[in-house]
Amino acid sequence: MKEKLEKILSEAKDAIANQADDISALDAVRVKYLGKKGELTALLRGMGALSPEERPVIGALANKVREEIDAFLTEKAEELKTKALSSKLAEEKIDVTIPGDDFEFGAHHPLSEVRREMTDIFVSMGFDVVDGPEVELDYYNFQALNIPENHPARDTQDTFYITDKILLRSQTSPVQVRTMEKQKPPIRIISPGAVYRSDTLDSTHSPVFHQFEGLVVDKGITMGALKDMLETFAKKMFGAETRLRFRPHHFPFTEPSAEVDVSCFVCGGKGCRLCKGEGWIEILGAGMVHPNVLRGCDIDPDVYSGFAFGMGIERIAMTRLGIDDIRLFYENDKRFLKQF
Ligand code: 2NL
Repeated sequence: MKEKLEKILSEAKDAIANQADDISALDAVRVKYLGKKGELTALLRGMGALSPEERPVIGALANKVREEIDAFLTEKAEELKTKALSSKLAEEKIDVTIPGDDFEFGAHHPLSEVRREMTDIFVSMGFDVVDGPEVELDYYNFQALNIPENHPARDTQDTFYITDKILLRSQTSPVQVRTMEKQKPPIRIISPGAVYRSDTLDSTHSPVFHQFEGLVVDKGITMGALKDMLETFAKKMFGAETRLRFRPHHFPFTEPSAEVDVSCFVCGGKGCRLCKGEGWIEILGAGMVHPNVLRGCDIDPDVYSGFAFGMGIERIAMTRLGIDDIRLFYENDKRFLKQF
């Protein structure tokens, strides 16, 4: 019996030391040796067969073995707990010295920047910024602008029609017409915004682009006032040395009309790659508002006169930034956008 007890003790010690690598394995060892159906309990059941002299000696030894196994179990449980805690701490450690993830700053789109710059110049000259619908009535886009029924600009090949009366605006002039209907002179407005033309996308054409139009209507507005105002704009936009050149032109909505060039801000007019040897760069169209347009908005052309102008924001941005392909504005290639 004594040998059996000693064998249980040494087996239990060995199991605790070598087989219990976690709390649940350790528990299984406890059940195996000390549980109700465990080895020690089973052995003690056989105590009845011992002599009265042997019984207390073996009983004391059995208690000692139980206490010793129990102490080993407790010690091992502590050890496992400490080990679990330190591996958890190692796993959850945060290295605050690791460099952070890279993070990119966004920026305004070059077209937005150029539009803002143009807008600021006109706002500083007392212009209000007005907005209007991009889905327009044929009336505001064409008829009110003195563009007759069979004018080539009305061709369905150039304009996106939605129905025969509704279209995507092909210029921002409808915004100005709507303003003239609502507001009596003096009027001093600009209307930057998206316009649509049924063009095939290439390096200089896009079916959606942005126009920047201006309109001034009051008593005594002259072509001289138009030239002065455009000159102020051009000098602020392209540099103080900039000169303007007006070439006679035709628009249905202005009379007289002109196309306007600025002296090349790279070569100063001598001729270079940007101006293609011309010395001049075409930037806008302008003129005196046609009497039919004023009349259509219930403004008496014998009392009031006005000038108007229109330019493409993409064209101004391409000229200013030295970009030779309009598609770059819409592709959102960060390598392009990052340069501005
Ligand atoms: C161009 C030419 C122009 C206008 C736009 C305008 C507006 C009203 C009345 C009269 Cl409400 N005119 N706008 C005038 C002349 C030229 O744009 O080449 N744009 C890209």
